[in-house]
Amino acid sequence: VATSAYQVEGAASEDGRGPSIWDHFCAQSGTIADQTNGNTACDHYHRWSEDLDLLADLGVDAYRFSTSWSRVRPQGDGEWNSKGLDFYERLVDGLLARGIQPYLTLNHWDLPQSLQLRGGWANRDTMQWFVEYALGIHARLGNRVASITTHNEPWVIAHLGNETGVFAPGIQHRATAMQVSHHLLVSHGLALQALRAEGCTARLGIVLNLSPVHPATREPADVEKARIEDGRLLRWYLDPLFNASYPQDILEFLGTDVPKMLPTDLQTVATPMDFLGVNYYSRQVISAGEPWDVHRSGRYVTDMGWEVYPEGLTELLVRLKNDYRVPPMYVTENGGAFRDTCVNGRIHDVLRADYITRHIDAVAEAIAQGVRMEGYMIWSLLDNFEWASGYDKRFGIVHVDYPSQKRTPKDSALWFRDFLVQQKALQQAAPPSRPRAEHGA
Ligand code: IFM
Repeated sequence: VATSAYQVEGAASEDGRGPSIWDHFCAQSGTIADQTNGNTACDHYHRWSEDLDLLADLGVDAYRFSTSWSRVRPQGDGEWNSKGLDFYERLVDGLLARGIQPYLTLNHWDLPQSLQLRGGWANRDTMQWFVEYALGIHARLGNRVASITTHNEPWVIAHLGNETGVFAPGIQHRATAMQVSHHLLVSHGLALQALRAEGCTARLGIVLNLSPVHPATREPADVEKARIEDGRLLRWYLDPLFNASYPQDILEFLGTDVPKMLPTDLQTVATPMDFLGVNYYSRQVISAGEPWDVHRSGRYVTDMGWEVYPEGLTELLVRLKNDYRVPPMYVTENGGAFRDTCVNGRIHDVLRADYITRHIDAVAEAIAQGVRMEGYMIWSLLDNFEWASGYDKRFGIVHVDYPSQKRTPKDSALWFRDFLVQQKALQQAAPPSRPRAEHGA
């Protein structure tokens, strides 16, 4: 299961943490649906031990979390904050003590605000500050974590943060967004090289948000628009990571908004990875005319308005295997926001359990079709701060009553716990004949 720092930790101005772009963004009026912020969130900064016990009760063997850059280095560069580093050390040691592997993400969107004031990810210098941050985390935790992800969902940071501006830092400028995407990709490669030079033993990779992109009809206008969307969402990230090039059709589409780059940048982006993380929620259906009505396919839709389309996950994973030389992959996020019903203290989230079951089956189908999968993680352990949607949208398999901070495992969590027990028993009875993928790309 997975979480991220800003969405769960709270303690926004405690123990020396500096402000991030999300603190700043939430303080602007009209940015967050319910006018909330991550100041308290799930108070995980104080309740981490209780939350790790929840993980142990669930029986999961891996926990994906992120470190907050502004908690460990409040200005982004300059002084380090030992209290922030101590927190993550307690967390990692607490996971290991419970037999749970730590999967650490360095950048789950919460750039220090003082770096944004210097241009944020559009400033080439931010890449070097990111490498320093990666090395600082590695020095304290690197030999104890199973994996390190550089960036979570660079498309979201670039596109939603800097092109449409619906996420922090709230910029609406396509050329800036494309420069941001380029610097995120290059800084990923630079961080991998620097971590390896330090002898890092954790598996290294990146996490992308990916969806199959389908045209609404076979009309040429829909097909063409879907191709561009596919290029911007998938190929813009996958082509440089695996082929050291940007897709030609998207370079042409962008015209003067193509990012500035140095001749060696794309080779840096293509530094080999140990794994690729895939976050999957739904497919995209693209229409050149009226927007596609998500209810049209007759499937159920989550509280985010996202169509439940599990076969899209199989389609996506098989495409990644066929089109790119991908390393072993993880589904690093998958799950749904639903309106949960509470009866006599039990939370009956039937749709969430159904969603998760169908997507686990979709991963199994991809494995049957020859895809190397190393893991599957539910988004999310806890109900938490869902960015611009605030606290209204609940993704957790564990319910959080925000006023009391009481945690209650939902039916989906109880189902998942039983499922894991069953899977472990089956594995012990008959070890899989499929050889485990080797470490390394
Ligand atoms: O909550 C987010 C997460 O931070 C990144 N991936 C998508 C999730 C659901 O919107």
